[in-house]
Amino acid sequence: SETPVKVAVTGAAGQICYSLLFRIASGSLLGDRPVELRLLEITPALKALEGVVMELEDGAFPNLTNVVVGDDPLKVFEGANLAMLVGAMPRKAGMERGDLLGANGKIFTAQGKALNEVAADDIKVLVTGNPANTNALIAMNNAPDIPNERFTALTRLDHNRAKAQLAKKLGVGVGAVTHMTIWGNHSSTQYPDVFHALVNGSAPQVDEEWIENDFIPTVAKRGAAIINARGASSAASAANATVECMHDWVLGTPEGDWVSMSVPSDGSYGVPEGLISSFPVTTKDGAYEIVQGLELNDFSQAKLDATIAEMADEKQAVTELGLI
Ligand code: NAX
Repeated sequence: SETPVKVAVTGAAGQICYSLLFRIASGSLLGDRPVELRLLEITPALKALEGVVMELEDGAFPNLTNVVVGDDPLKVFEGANLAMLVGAMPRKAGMERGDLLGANGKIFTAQGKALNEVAADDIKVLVTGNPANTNALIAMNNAPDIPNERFTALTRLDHNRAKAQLAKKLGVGVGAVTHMTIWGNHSSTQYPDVFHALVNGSAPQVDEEWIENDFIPTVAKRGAAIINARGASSAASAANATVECMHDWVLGTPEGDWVSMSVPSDGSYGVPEGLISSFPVTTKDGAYEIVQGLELNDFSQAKLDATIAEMADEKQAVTELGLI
């Protein structure tokens, strides 16, 4: 029988994973292929994780062949083909950005090193835990034997949010929207770009006033709006985006469309090499390519410049902290 794909997931007792693990087990990630889950948590959360594992068992998923749990990345990441790094240190009241980057730096240096040592040769890493782009950068720089292009960060949730807002504005189904792009950092400086988006194959009829004062802030602040409404941060939609991003990376994007992924820049669109930035990408045979040749108008260029500045600033901060 087929060898199971080993999928490592961190933050496994957290709220995103409470959706994510069941989607992986049920086949949303890889279809009809056996998977082994390898779940990492911090020691105090292992008991809660036991409960999640009991529920996974109770799902009776035919393609879930095994579940390994632990608090040691060197054991849990052993032989991993795919890694979804969801667990991170949340920002607490009174925490400065430097404290946040430092706390997460410890997590992602250790996990980068562990992946470098024990993951399978074909490992693909997707970072969901915030600050996602910079955490991915830290892991990448601590895993010298893994090709840089195997480290990515999640901007698929922003991409999906942007598609949904545009569809709602135009009164069409979200399936009518293609060629959406998120540029830059997964943060409030991200730039959701409708200028290349298509709705039923044509340029969307929306004015710049709406784009600037409604669409962009709604997408960028959607996470805060969900916290206000739900009393907790987005979890099921983040899990969905994490599954979709990894699914497309492994199995390919649909013909004639692209998705947004944060990937190590090759200098495309003036994003400096050495940053992990969101771009429009297509994927095929397990590899992605940044879509080339899009024209950016002055408005878009200014937005891209601002988010580049923020990513460069975060990189500078973690460099000074000695994390990369
Ligand atoms: P939770 O706080 O519910 O869960 C996080 C889990 O990670 C906890 O169980 C914690 O024990 C675990 N953890 C902490 N340090 C760990 C380590 N070193 N190794 C393994 N596990 C560790 O958060 P949740 O709502 O699940 O969100 C997880 C992360 O996703 C957060 O950083 C959050 O900010 C981020 N998000 C990213 C999004 C994106 O689009 N990129 C959107 C949703 C979400 O806000």
